[in-house]
Amino acid sequence: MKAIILFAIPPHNINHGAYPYGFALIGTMAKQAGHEIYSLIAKPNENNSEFCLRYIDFISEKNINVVALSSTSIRYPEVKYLIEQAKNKNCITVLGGFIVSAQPELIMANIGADFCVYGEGEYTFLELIDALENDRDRRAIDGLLYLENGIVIKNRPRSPVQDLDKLPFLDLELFDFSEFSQILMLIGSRSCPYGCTFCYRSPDIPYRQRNLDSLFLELDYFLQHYGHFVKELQIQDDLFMLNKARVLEFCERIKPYNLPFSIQGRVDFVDEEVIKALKEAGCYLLEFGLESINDNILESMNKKITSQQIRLALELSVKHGIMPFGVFIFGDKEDDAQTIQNSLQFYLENISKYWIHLSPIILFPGSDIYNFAVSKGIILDEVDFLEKRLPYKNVSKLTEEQYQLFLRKIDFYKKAKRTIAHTPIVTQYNSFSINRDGSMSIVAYCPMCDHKIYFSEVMLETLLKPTGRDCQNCGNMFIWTELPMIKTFQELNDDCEKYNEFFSGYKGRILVYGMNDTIKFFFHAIHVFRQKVVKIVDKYHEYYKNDLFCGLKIESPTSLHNILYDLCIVSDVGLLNEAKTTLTKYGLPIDNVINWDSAIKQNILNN
Ligand code: B12
Ligand code: SF4
Repeated sequence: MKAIILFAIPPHNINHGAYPYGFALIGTMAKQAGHEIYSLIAKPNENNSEFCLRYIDFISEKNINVVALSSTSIRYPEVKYLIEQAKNKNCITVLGGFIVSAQPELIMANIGADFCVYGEGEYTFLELIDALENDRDRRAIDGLLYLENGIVIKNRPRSPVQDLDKLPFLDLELFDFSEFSQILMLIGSRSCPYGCTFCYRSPDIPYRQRNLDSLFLELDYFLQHYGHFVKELQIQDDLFMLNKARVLEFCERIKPYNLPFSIQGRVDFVDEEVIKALKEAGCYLLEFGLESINDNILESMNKKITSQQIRLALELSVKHGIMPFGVFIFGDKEDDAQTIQNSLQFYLENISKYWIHLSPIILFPGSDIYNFAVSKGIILDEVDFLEKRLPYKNVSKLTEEQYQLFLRKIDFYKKAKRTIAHTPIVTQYNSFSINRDGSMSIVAYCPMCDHKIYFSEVMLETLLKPTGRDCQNCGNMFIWTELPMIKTFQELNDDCEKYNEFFSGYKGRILVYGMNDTIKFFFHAIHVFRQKVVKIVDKYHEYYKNDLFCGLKIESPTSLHNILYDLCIVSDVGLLNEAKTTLTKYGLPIDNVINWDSAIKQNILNN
């Protein structure tokens, strides 16, 4: 059989400049080996079903007979579906990536692919194609899984690639990532010698670094192709920082490129010298796995860092003008209400200084914490767990009820957050407003040339990175400093508990007049409030026509006649007069009309 191979990269496998590099490398090597290879890459903003239609057509159009796919475990349902579609077209399907390496036999038995590849797949794939084309025995192919009479056969493991510098650069004609590549991605090492309990890393795959000469050659190669629109570089190693001399050399060599870059670091590695060097070299964002501010939890996670090191690394980064970014993950098996509160407290105290994300622990297949959850019966059906895309599970010391409350709290914190970490590359905002769709309009002065610049419809996520937000006059890039919503957030957070208490005892019916972010947060955070709302009106009700809040549609204020309520909560102080006028027009009482943000504390909570 002559193999005509498709490397398919669906929307969920490409995002903000990051693409499945290892997978594309395999395609590159297969092309170099003389095979007929095609790639089908999702377009920006394409959804999974649109991609799937193109994928099915493409298979027919090019007479594809082998489809290769890659994934991590969290995309099990999507990948299974793509495999099924390819098999309907009589293709041979080959799947690789973390999804297989973490659970080789289970995935082979359930996902429906003809072949699965575990571990590093470059040579396994080449040997497999050779075996398919020349009808050779697959039993000799290391790293391969397949079914024989319904039984999973797992061949011996493949030795990891010894010399990463011998691997080719990506074939950018075959894998044209230009549409995604305002951000360039480089990987200077593979694997990681640490063994954090929440992370899956195969113990059989050792840590290896590339030579910096080869890394810079690859950078030049990318820039030759994409240089005219590349604005930023991302170093995507799991662990770039292991050897100080190498990091300092990297900084020296990257400086002349004048390319802003982000990189991942460990808090126990960075010191003043490294941070200064990174800053001078153009590093604007330093990512850390913070995980928790409690030493006992860090120890339980086998993270091999201390809270002292976390504090120092964050302080040093800010001191030298690099934005530190980190994630706190909650729900380790030793976590209890107090340790979780400690991390949240640290987060709140530093919300305007550091950019920190919050996430409940995801139990990644293959990780120690996942195995623990299976052994304790917390994950009963592993395939079902994959089908449901790794839903959060409680392995901590919290009761199930506390855990559910905590999930809501984290979600609320995440949604409520409207801040941007400090960084010296800042600008003063001159005027700032949040639009009804959550985007922002900002007028500011460029910190470089002082030109007045306008941005409309900016989403918070895109604001956090320099790409695409250069000054319309001088072209310099900058990052925004803290925005005013932070104050609201802290108020909301402080008030939340009090409101909860009040509404638990409140028996009346509530009418909500006007919808805004504050009201949304409270709907989300205070379920006792939600239960008492009988009607929500907003003159922009058309805008919300597809949304339900507390199970209710937002209606026009003209629907207010004959409504019974005990309390009318107005979302914004600016709407108070309008609300009272409208209610009066319909003959409704206005003695209990209050503004949520300010008056509620005096009018309700104190009475
Ligand atoms: C680019 C990237 C992405 C891209 C592309 C994803 C991808 N499939 O590669 C995007 C932005 C989509 C992404 C998203 C996510 N990612 Co990501 N991502 C990476 C990153 C930075 C580089 C991947 C890479 O190319 N590595 C280098 C190559 C050499 O390794 P490799 O990908 O494992 O590929 C080798 C083998 O696995 C195998 N192989 C892989 N695919 C195939 C396919 C075939 C047919 C064959 C034969 C072999 C084969 O051969 C390759 C070459 O040896 C890694 C970190 C890292 N440094 O690896 C994280 C990483 C893979 N991502 C990770 C995570 C957690 C995610 C998310 C779940 C994040 C989230 N919470 O949403 C999502 C979900 C992704 C998904 N769609 O499944 C984790 C996975 C951890 C785990 N235990 O599973 C990693 C390891 C980062 C980390 N340390 O936490 N990610
Ligand atoms: S979390 Fe980071 S340091 Fe820990 S094992 Fe995973 S890649 Fe290594």
